[in-house]
Amino acid sequence: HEERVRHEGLREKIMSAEQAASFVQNGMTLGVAGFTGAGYPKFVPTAIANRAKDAHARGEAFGIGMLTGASTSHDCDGVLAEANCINFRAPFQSDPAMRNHINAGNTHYVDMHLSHFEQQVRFGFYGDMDIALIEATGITPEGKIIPSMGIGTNNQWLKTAKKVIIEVNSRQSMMLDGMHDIPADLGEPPFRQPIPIVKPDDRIGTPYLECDLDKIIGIVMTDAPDRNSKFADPDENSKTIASQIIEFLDHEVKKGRLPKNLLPLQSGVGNVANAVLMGLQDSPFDDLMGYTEVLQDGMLDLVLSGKMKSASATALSFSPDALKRFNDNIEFLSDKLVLRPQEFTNHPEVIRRLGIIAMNAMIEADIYGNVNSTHIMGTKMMNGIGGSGDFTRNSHFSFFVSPSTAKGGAISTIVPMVSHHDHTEHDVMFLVTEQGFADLRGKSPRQRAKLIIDNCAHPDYRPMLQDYYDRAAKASGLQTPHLLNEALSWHQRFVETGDMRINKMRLAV
Ligand code: 0RQ
Repeated sequence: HEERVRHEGLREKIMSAEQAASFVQNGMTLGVAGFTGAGYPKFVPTAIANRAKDAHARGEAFGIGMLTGASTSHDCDGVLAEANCINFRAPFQSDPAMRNHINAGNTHYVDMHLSHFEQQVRFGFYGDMDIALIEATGITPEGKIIPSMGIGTNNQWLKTAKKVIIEVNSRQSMMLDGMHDIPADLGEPPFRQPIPIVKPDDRIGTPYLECDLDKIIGIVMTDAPDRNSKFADPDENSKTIASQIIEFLDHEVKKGRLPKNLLPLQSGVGNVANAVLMGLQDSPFDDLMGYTEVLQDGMLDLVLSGKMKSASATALSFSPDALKRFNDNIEFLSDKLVLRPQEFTNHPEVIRRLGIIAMNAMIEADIYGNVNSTHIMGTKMMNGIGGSGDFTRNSHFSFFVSPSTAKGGAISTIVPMVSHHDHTEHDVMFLVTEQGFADLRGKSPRQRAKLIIDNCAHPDYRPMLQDYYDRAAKASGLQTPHLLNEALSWHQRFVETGDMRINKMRLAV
């Protein structure tokens, strides 16, 4: 596999994962590649985890900070969390072991808008970065780095870090060469230049990542797949949610308020978001465009079928079957997909200019349209806000989707007050559950409450929400009526009894 490292000098730096890991010392901050389980390092993290375990067994401290693009996988986040060596983590994760460490208080976690992260590291808000650990598909004779299935923050980590370790993964197709678009620096405030992306498929940079070659201290050859999580087949709820969104978009096209090929689409992570894209396959729209951060199975299939003519993203995160379809058709896809740094895919300037239709999943919404994307019962971290805030606040249309209940009906995803705020009432335009669709545009909080309760809440919870609202409207200020001593009582009831429903609580008491 070593022929993938075509630069003579760099070939001499090929070493084992253990040798590369030996550069990592207690207290260091690492900039690690990875975005939604794509393009993360596969071998060196385990070797670092083993170093940590050995150090701990000797009674020595070994803890590091880890900054990524977004989530990685068990063989990166998971093994490091299990070795109890991540003191600090940002800006997005979704690995169960890492999540447990965060929620157990062992790891400080900063949950960030993904578009902000590279510039905040550049501004020095996160201190020095000791080592960048990234994945590549290959290295050119000139020492340019051919990225793999994601860019995320790699461009920045290569520039910021004092030293660089590169995993060259021969499992990634060499045909990825040319699919990436790495823009040149646009300067810093107050002299930063505009981003010249005016169409979703514009390319404004070069296909390669570059860094000072003297900083590269190790190259590790790997041959391992990305996370490649399987998606559940869309269930009835997801299909109902998808069809309502499509019906609404169709209506807007017929009224002449949207072009026939819609506006560029962003879709978030998860099964429901993926189901919406699958639903578009049988929709009346053609020549769709994608401008998203993570491109999953649903969007890939839209491009493969010709429904979507191009898609821009920062990472390709596929199920095993979709990965096969991707690799089998990579030549056809090569001029239709473009992968960029997350600072560009998620940039408010571009999102506002292109007029994106943003669709993201949520944990819960309240009757006034505030959305929680990140915290379970207000205290436990799920994954993180990811790019949902970048897109929601700046898009042309912002949708949030969720089934109306979770955990077999014991949780209502429509609550009196969200237990954590990620997206405020000012940013959320549409809420869609399997029960119905609430168009919140131009509505006051009291008008929104009526729509959300009537259209989106599950029938088991609708009378409870109406009762809460009616009593709040009698007892409190009428701009946004609330009963402050009851607003979070549904969550408290769930924590105490395992069910948000009042009659279930009485049974349990
Ligand atoms: O848990 O699997 O243990 O039953 O949360 O819920 O319904 O499968 O939904 O996979 O689409 O994830 C918001 C987490 C939704 C995701 C979130 C439980 C539910 C289940 C998952 P179980 P579903 P999804 C671009 C955009 C933030 C980042 C983002 C997310 C599990 O979409 O992380 O948008 N979003 N990025 O049972 C308690 C509730 C619940 C609940 C659901 N109200 N209370 N548990 N669950 N609702 C991508 C990037 O930024 C990288």
